[in-house]
Order: sequence, then structure tokens, then C-alpha cells
Amino acid sequence: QFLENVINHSDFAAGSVTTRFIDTTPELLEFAKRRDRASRLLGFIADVTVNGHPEMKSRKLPELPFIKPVLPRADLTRPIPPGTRDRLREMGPQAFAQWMLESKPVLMTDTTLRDAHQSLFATRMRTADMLPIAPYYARKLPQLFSMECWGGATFDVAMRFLKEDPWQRLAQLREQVPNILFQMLLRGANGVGYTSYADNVVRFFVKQAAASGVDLFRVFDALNWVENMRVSIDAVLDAGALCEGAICYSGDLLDPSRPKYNLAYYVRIARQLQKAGVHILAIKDMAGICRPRAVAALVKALKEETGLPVHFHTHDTSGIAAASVLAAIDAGCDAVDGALDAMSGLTSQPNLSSIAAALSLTERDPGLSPEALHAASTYFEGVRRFYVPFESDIRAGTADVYRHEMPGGQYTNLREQSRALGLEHRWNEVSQAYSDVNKLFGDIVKVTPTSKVVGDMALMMVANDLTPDDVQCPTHETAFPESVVSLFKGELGFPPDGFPSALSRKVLKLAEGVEPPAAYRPGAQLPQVDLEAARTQAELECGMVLDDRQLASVLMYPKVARDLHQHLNKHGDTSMLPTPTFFYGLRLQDEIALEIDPGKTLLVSLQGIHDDEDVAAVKVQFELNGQSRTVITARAG
Ligand code: 3PY
Ligand code: ZN
Repeated sequence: QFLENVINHSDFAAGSVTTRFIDTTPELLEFAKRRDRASRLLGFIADVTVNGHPEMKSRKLPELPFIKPVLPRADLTRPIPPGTRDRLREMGPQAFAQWMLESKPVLMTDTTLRDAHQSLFATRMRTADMLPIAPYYARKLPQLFSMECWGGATFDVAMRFLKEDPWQRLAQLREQVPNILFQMLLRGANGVGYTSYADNVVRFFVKQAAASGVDLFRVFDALNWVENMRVSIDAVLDAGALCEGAICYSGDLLDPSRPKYNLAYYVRIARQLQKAGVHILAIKDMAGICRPRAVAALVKALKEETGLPVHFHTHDTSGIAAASVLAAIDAGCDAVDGALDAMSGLTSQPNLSSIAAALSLTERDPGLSPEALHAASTYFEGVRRFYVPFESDIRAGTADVYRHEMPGGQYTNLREQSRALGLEHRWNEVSQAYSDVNKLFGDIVKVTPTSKVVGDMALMMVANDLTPDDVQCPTHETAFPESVVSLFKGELGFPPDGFPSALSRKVLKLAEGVEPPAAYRPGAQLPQVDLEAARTQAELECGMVLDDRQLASVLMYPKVARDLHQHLNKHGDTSMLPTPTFFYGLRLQDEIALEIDPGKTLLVSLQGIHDDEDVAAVKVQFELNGQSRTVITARAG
């Protein structure tokens, strides 16, 4: 490679070199590095072009080419106006929370960059589609309360499927949007994963996230067990960030026939969160089942009982979630979540722009520019088309969500899992089984990761034609999924009333006289991780030095993070590829510009594919910055 660079250098070609040519021409090495990066990217593009992207296997591909998403026109050289982040920095978290209480305009969070795409297209939105619109947010939508742009499933999916570093996404967005609060969803003791982590791992993760630009942490526990949230709450408070303690909403608080989740239940948790030191309370209605009258009563009670600002989050699976948001606002809710038009509705958040429009000319008007919201939404309309293969085929809201109570972010995933198991045509049975499992498990809170356990069990029941009676029958042999065994062992914590004892005995195969485990906090039993030993071990495995953020990724997802490093070693940073190229490859004569470093752009076009069926390798002909380049790629399968 290096020799090739020497030969290709203009001075060498002109014959004007001395024996000290290499010493005096350091750019040769730089050139080699860049050329090497280009080759690795071309290798990736060639592979996707010839073999398709592995993520697209067995999905219905969209019609190509795409219409380019339309970026709004805006003068990006204009100074960035101050926003909520500047206010937080000026006031500190306590005074900021007080300001929220005093704000007449309702405060609006835009979830487009996190929950909306998590709920609509399996969290697949790439950084390359977020960055172009980010400077526009900073300049045209500075009245937003916050942008939810990190955490939840984005961390895992970024690394596992999009082959991106989630920390890089955060840093790049932060650079473009210095003025609006960045909000992340943290699963308490489960961090951004699906399991319990050692306390020091949770603390380390939160510290890195705060230092990397997360201002507001929405913290929840998948069983509403505040005891299990304390470590993460303390870590957020220690980092000086805003801590929003979330209460997950289940059932119907106005339904006297289901008293478990009544007003007293929620107020009790709110008081515990207040005592734990949170600055804000969130009502986290992950399934979108908090009806208008219920949320009004809840907002009022939480505010009266705690005096804390309340932030309402819901999903539009029912098709009428905006009614709940407006009812919450009428009841004095301080902040609410929504997604831009093109990214709203169905299992996503209700429409932020329409909610804002409904409030115009009232004292709670959030003060957002309808034109700016529309322009940003138009951009996402184009972006969403790239991800059509990940969308599920639902076209309308459904009241069925009140029966099964599946979180918006899980609904499409579980349908997808059903499809993969050949159970798509039995979706009604799966959703019924989901509801049955919830009852069998004692009517628990269902949100990541407990929702996944309920989903695993429901799929197992449908696949094996099991009824709830079969599952409950002590003599019926039932092969419980591993996640169910782990749940009943208490590895995700415990609901306040524990798990049903008879089923616990069966799941855990307890002998006569042996009692199911008493409540314990999983983090308290997990040994602290020796962070430096973990770093050394991971460095050896990855073959490179890892900084604190990379270590945090390894601690959350050891295998996924290592696989990402392998991908980066092999192909370089593919996050800069335009999404159509990343997922669908290039078509003949397509040309793309790749900025591999600030000001250093590669122009790549596809010139030909020479595919001889008798040979296992395919020759892919590119033009790279005007020069012909051939890449040999192996044909898959
Ligand atoms: C997540 O944990 O990813 C969620 O969105 C829960 O609602
Ligand atoms: Zn949500």
C-alpha cells in the first residue's frame, strides 16, 4: 500500500525525487492512511452492493432510488440562540426545576431522535440522518424543552446493527446543538441493557454519559421499585445533571376492579422518588394506556403531593394519545413529550406540532415556530423512507392496546419476532397470550426489560399451544424461557407484592419446603467490577487502547462492543456512509461524497460489477476521486 502511494505521488511520477524522498514527504504516510481508509470503505460498499446488507435479509426492499430528504433552508452561520441548556447551566438543577414549575408555556420534548424511531422502525435511525438537521434544531427550535436523543434501545442497536459508536453520535449531536437540553432514557440498574449491572458499572456509565453531554436523565425501574433506582439516581445527582424519576404507568387508575395500580400506588412511588432526590417526576406511559381522565387525576395528585414538576410521556398506539396529553396539560402538567409530524403516531409519540397548534393563543402555547416544526418534519419524511423495511405493517391505532398493554417500543419488535418464528398469522393469539402472561406473573409493570420477559413467554406459549391453565398446572411439564427463570429468581428485582408463589415454585423447580427467594436488590449481590482489569482484558481482545467511553460500552455489552471494534477495524467508520448506501449499496453510476475528515472528501462512484457465476469472487469497479479502483468481493452463500 505504502509503495503504491510512493509510486502514485506526483513528485515520484515526475522523477524529481532524491534518496530522502520518504523522509521529506510525511504526507505519504497520511496519504497511505487515507487511502487505506478509502479501501476499507470501498470494501464495505462493494460487499453490500453485491451481497445486500445482512440486516435486510428477508425484508421487503423499497423502490430505489430514494428521493433525497429535503433539508430546510436556514442560515447556519447565524449565532445559536440560548436555550434550556444555557438556562440549566446558569441556574443549576434545583432552580431549573423551580423555573419549570413557574413556566406558563408548556415545555415540550421532541422524541424524534430516540423513542419515535425506536417505536416506529426498530431504533434503526442512523447518525448520518440526524446530523444534517441538528444545526437547524439549534437555531430554529431553541424553545424546545429537550431533545430525547440517547439511551433506551439506541445504545444497543447503534452498536449491534448500525455498527456505530453511540458515544460518537452523542458527541457529534452535542457539537451541533449546544443550547437545547439533551435527554436520555436510563433503565436504572439495567443501564441501557437488559440485565442488572454491578453498582459501580452503573455509576461509571452515568458519569461518562453526563460528561459526554447528557443533561437530563429519565430514570426508571422496570418494576417501579425505587430501591433499584437509587444507585443511578445518586449517580445522576453526583454528576450535577437533571434527574427525572419516572413512574411507569400500568392498568387504569380509575378502574376500581383493578385496584393494584390506583392513585395511592403512584403517589407512594412519587414520594419515594422525591425522597431519593429527583428534580422532576415523569409519568412514563410506555404502552399509551393512560386515559385522559386518569392522567388529569394523576398529574394533579403528583403535583399536589410532591410539589415537583411533572413530565408526561406516552405513545399513540390507541390513536387518541393526544387527548391524554392535552388533558395532562389542562391539569397543570409542566412538560410533555411528542414527536415531529412525520415521526409521530401509531406506536410512536403523539404529534408534537399538532399539540403545539392546539395550544396556540392559550397561555400554555409552547412558543415553537409552526414553520420550523413543519420544515424539520418534512426532512424526516424523507429520512423515514430509508427505513421502510423495518416498519411493521400497522396502519391505524388500536384500542386493543388497553387489553394487552404492550409498550410502543416493544409492539413492533414482538410482531417482528412472531414473524421470524412463523407466527405472524397468529398475532391475535400472541397479544392475547401477552395479556394472559401478565396475569400469570401477577399483573406486573411491563417495560424493558420485564416486557421482554413477558413477550418471550407469550411467544413460547403460542408456539407450543399452551394455555394459561397448562402453565399453572404443577404437573404439566413447561419449558420456561431462560428470561422467565431469571425474572422469578429476582435478577431484575421484585414487584412490591412479589411474584405469585405457586408459579414461582414451578418456574424455579423448588422442592417441597423450599421458599421462593425473598426480595433483594440484584445490584447489591453482584460483585463490583474491577474497571481497570476489565479495560485491560478488553484492550487485549480488541487490540487497541480503550478510553472510558469505549470501556463503558464494553461493560454494558461485552460481545456487541467487541464485534463493533472488529467491524471498525475491518471497514473503518461506516457511520458516515449515506443510509441508502449503507443499507442498499450503490447502483451503477451512483456517486456519493464521503467526508472522511473535516475538509477531506472522497468522491466515490460505481462503474461496474463483473460477476462471473463460475467464480466465487465478484469484481466491483469504482471511481475514487477520479481514479479507477477495483475491489474483489466474495459472493455470500
Ligand atoms: C426503553 O427502555 O428502551 C423504553 O423505551 C422503555 O419504554
Ligand atoms: Zn416511550
